[in-house]
Amino acid sequence: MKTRRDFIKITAAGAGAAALGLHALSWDSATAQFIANGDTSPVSDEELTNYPTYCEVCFWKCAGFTYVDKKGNIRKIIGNKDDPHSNGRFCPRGTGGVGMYYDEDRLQTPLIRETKADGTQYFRKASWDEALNLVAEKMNKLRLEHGPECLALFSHGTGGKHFTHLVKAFGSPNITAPSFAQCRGPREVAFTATYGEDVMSPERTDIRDTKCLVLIGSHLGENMHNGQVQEMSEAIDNGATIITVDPRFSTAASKSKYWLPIKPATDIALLMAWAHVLIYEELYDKDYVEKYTFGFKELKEHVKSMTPEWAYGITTIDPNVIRDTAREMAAASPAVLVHPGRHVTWYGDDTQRSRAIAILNALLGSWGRRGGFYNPEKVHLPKYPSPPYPKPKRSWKDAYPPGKYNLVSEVLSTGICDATIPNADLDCHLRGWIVYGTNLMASLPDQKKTLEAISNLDFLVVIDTMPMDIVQLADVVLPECTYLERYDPIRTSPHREPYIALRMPAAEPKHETKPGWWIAKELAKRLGLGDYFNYENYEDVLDWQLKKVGSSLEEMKRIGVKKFNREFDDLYFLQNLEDFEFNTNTGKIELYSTELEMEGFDPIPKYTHHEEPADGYYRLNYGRAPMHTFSRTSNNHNLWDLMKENSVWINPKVAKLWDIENGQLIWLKNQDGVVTDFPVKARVTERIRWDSVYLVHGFGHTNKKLTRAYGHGASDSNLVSKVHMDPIMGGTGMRGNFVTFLKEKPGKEVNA
Ligand SMILES: Nc1nc2c(c(=O)[nH]1)N[C@H]1C(S)=C(S)[C@@H](COP(=O)(O)OP(=O)(O)OC[C@H]3O[C@@H](n4cnc5c(=O)[nH]c(N)nc54)[C@H](O)[C@@H]3O)O[C@H]1N2
Ligand SMILES: Nc1nc2c(c(=O)[nH]1)N[C@H]1C(S)=C(S)[C@@H](COP(=O)(O)OP(=O)(O)OC[C@H]3O[C@@H](n4cnc5c(=O)[nH]c(N)nc54)[C@H](O)[C@@H]3O)O[C@H]1N2
Ligand code: SF4
Ligand SMILES: [Mo]
Repeated sequence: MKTRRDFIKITAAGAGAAALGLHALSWDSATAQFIANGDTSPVSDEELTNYPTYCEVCFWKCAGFTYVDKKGNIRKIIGNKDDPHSNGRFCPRGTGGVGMYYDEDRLQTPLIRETKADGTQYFRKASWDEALNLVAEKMNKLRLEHGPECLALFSHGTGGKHFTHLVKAFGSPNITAPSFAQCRGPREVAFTATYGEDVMSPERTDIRDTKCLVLIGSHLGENMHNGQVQEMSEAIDNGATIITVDPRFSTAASKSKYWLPIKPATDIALLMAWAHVLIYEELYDKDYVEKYTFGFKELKEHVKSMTPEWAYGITTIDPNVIRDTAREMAAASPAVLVHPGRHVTWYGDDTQRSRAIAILNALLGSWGRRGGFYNPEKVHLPKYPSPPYPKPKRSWKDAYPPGKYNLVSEVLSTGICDATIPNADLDCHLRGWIVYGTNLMASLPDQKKTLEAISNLDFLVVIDTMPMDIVQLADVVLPECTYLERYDPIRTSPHREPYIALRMPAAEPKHETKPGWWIAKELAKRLGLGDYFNYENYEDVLDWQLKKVGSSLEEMKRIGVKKFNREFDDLYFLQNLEDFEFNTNTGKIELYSTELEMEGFDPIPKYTHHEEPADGYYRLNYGRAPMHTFSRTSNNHNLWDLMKENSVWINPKVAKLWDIENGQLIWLKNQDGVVTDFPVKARVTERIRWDSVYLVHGFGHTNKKLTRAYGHGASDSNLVSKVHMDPIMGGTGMRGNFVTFLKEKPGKEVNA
C-alpha cells in the first residue's frame, strides 16, 4: 500500500517554524546576519587555537586546520601544507565551509512527521530518545516481519561509514551512493575491464608531470577538485599542452592550446578517430602496445574506416584539428593523459566512451608512466574489533533478471529504487530507507520515480545537517552536527605516497545536533547490535587504530596529516617492471575486452547515434561552478555571497531567434513538459554551442526553510526526467534531456 508522504513545506511562518524548531525564521534579519557571520572582530593567529580536520564541502577531503578564538568561535579554516590533497591551500568552497557551521537554517533537533485530524502533515520536534526509539522500533519491525535485507542505506560522505557499519551489522547488503550510478561508475567499470584496476578517488592522474592533458568534458577549474586544479596550473606553467573537448568554452578550454567545441553526445567518434590516426600514422607506443596489450590487431581493423573525415561528419570537428591533436598527444607520449573524467554518466553509452578513453591511453603508453597514470597506495588501518556481519539472504539485485549488471562493482542507487517499487514479476522487497548526507531529490534523475519509490516505503529516515529537499520527505529526521563539530573515520585515500588525515571537532555541536558515530551507536544499542559498537567514545577507536600503524590520536591532533612509506615502490610506474600481469582475463591491458564480450557487449567501442533535440529545443547541459558544491552549499552565506543563483547559458544566435536579452528572466520547459519552479536569468554568450544550453547544478531550491537559497535560479535536477540507462552497468545517462524557453510564467496546468 502506498504511504502518503507530503513534501512538508513551511508556508505559515508561525506554526510550521515553531514545530520545526527553526526559531531563526522569526529573527529579524540584522540578528540573523550577525549570527551567520560569527564574531568578526579582528584577531591575530596567536590568539587562536587550531584543530586538525579534513574538509567535507566536497569529496576531495582536503586536510587543514580549523582556527578557534578564546570565546570558542570558529574563525577560519586553512589548508595543511603537508597534505597532498590541498598543499596548504583550500578552494573557495573549503574556505567558506565555516558557513555550514554558522548557518542559522541548520537542522537543530530531531523531527517526527505527524498528521493532523484534517490530514495536513507537519514535523514535530522530538527528543533524541524518542526519535531513536521510533527509528529502532521501525527497523526491528521490518527485520522481524520481512527480514533485514529489506532495509537500504543511501550514504554519501565520510560520516556515512558509521551507518554502513550499522546496516551491515543489521544484515543488509543494500548500501549505495549517487557517486556511482550518477557519477564515476562507467569509468570504473571501463578502466577495470581494460587495466584490471579502477581510477579511484583522488584520481591516479599524474597531471603534475604531464606534457599533454586531454580533457573530455572534465571542466577542471569549475570542477574545483583541489589537487587536480593545482596540478593543472603547475602543468601549464611547465609548458604542457592542454586539449579540451567541450561543447562549451569552459574555464579549462580558455587555458587550452586546442578547444574542440564538439557536438554533444558524439565523443566516441572523436576518440575512435584519434585511435585511427595514432595507429595508421604509426604514432602509438609500439613497444608498450606489444609488451602489455591484448587485441591490437582487432582494434586496428575496427578503426580502419573511422577516419578524421568520418568523425568530422559526426562531431563537427575539423579533420585537420583531429590529426593535429592526435600528433600533439603522440609527441608528448608517454607523458600524456587523456583524463578519464569523473562525472561520466552522460548519454547511456558511457562505459563504452570511457573504454575508448582507456584504449587511447594504452595506445599512448600512459598507464603506469610518469605524466600519465601512477600507481597509488593507501594506508590500511585495521578494523576496530567487532563481530562478523551476518550473511544477507537476498539483495537489491534480485529485483532484476539473473545475470543483469554482472560487471557492476557497487550498488546502484537507481537499482534500490527499482527494488522498492512493487513489480509483479520481480522481487521488489525494500521497505525502509536510511538516507545519510545525500539529497536524493537533487542527485537522482527522474524525480517521479524517486518519489514513487519513497511512497512505497514503510519508513524513511534522513540524517542531514540542513533542511534539504529529501528531509521534507522523511518520517524521522536526525540532525547531524557539521564536520567541524565531530570526529570521523581517519582519511586513508590513496595517493602517490600513502597518507592519513584526522578530523576532530573544533567546537561543541550546536543546538541539539549529534555526530554520526553517536547516532549510529545509539541506534545499534536499541537494535541489540551494541557489540558492533564496543566503545564509549569514537576517540577510543581512532586511538586504537592509529597505534596499530605507529601513530596515536595525540600525535595526529598535533600534526593532522601523516605520511607513510610506500610498500611497493617499484610499482609506482610500470617501466620498472618486466613481467607485469594485469588483473584481466588475459593478464594484459585489454584493447579488446574479453570480459565485455563474455557479457554480450561490444568488445571494442562503437559510435552510436543519440537522439537530437526537436525544433525549438536545446540539449540541457549542466556542470559546476567553482564556489558551490552540488545542492549542498547554495544556502551557505559565505558562498551565497559569491554566487546567489545560476543562469542559463544561451548562444547569441539562439537568443536572437527567441528575442531573449542578456539578463532576461525566463522559464525552461523540457521534453516531458516539466517546467522550472522559478525563472532563471539568460546569459547570452558565445561560450556555448547553439544546440545546447547550460546550467550550473544545485540551484532552484523550493524549500523556504533555506532562507537564502530559496527561489534562486533553476534546478537542472527537475529537468532531468528522462534517463538513458547504460546497459553495461546501470549508470544513468542524464544529458539526453531537451529544453525550450518560456518567456511568461506558465499556468498551473503545465507544471502538473
Ligand atoms: N566546484 C565544484 N567542483 C566539483 C564538484 C562540485 O559540486 N563543485 N563536484 C565534484 C564531483 S563529485 C564531480 S563528479 C566532478 C564533476 O566534474 P567533471 O567530471 O569535470 O564533469 P563533466 O561532466 O565531465 O564536465 C562538465 C563539462 O562537460 C561538458 N559537456 C557536456 N556535454 C558534453 C559532451 O557531450 N561532450 C563533451 N566532451 N563535453 C560535454 C560541459 O559543457 C561541462 O563543461 O566535479 C567535482 N568537483
Ligand atoms: N541533475 C544532476 N544530478 C546530479 C549531478 C548533476 O550535476 N546534475 N551530479 C551527480 C554527481 S557527480 C554526484 S557525485 C551526486 C552528488 O549527490 P549528493 O551527494 O546527493 O550531493 P548533494 O546534493 O550535495 O547532497 C548532499 C546532502 O548532504 C547533506 N550534508 C552535507 N554535509 C553533511 C554532513 O556532514 N552530514 C550529513 N548527515 N549530511 C550532510 C547536505 O545538506 C545535502 O542534503 O549527484 C549526481 N546527480
Ligand atoms: S576541493 Fe575544496 S571543497 Fe573539496 S575538500 Fe578540498 S577544500 Fe574542501
Ligand atoms: Mo560526482
